Amino acid sequence: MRRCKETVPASASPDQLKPGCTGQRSGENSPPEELIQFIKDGSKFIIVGHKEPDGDCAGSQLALQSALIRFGKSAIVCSAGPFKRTELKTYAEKFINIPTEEELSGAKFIIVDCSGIDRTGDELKDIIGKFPFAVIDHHAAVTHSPSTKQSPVYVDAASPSCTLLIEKLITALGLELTAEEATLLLFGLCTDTGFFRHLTDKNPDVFEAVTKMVRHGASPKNIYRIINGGKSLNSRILLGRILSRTESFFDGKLVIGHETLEETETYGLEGRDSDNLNKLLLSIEGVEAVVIIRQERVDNCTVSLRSTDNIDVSQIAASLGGGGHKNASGLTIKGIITDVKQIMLESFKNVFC
Ligand SMILES: [Mn+2]
Repeated sequence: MRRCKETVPASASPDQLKPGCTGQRSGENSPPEELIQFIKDGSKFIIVGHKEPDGDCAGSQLALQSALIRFGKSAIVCSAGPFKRTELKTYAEKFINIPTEEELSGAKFIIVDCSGIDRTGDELKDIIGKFPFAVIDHHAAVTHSPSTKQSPVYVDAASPSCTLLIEKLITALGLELTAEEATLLLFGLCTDTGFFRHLTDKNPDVFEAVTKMVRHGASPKNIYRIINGGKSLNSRILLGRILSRTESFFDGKLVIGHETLEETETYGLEGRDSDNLNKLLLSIEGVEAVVIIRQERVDNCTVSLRSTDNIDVSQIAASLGGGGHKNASGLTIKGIITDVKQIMLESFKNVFC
């Protein structure tokens, strides 16, 4: 359901695979009792999200941190970073990069908004594996183990944002939202739903949650400004450059754009705007899928995949070691733009030919 995040997912090991919970309407899934108990039994929590965090990830982490502290626990937020997105700049300083020995002593981890533990980053992944950890997630390409008392898993692939699951958890802990938590939760929801534009008539409960957040002090107007404002002129110029050389394939059903390493270095470091870029490209008549290839390093690209309702790009991403959602996925891949473009065209042949 969410479509705004740049996903750089890790591959799943087969023994981690678990059936997803797609198909149900969002809102049917409540926090499992073992997660509540996991929190009650602990005193010290480290809340981790995925590397290259987005608003849903950071919002989930910070809102949960606030609620856990109010619940009488010690809680810190941890992220491998980098905080590339403009709207997260003010939040970045609240996160630690790697926990110290002291912070780790006696701690339990809660991983949010990650389709797999690998998504927390190489260093954190190895640390987390040595501690008890719970998972709260809403990705379709689920790679988590089944929920147990020791390792609770709260996954709802029908939930359009992870913050909605955090809201349910906070409520299940018997807490009312603070204004700050409500703002963080709505911030995450608006990030992952493109400010509601990806929601359908299957999501009435989402708007009930929004009502609750707004009632507790979240302002859609302020959140819109945070998410959509503050862009640099360079980021607009970069959009123009990518758009100007976007190519069309398969009778206009697929468009592919790219960002060179030089552009990334010249324009792209200050807040990428994938959401607007994808929005513009998906609005072309007849387009069913959008691919943006970015040369991140000399020998390495990230690929972002977006689609309209019919095409499941998560399958293509997964086949190349990535992952994500049906209409929004991503991957990292070795190589240079021209080679990666050929690989993507090959992959889409099965879809469009
Ligand atoms: Mn999310």
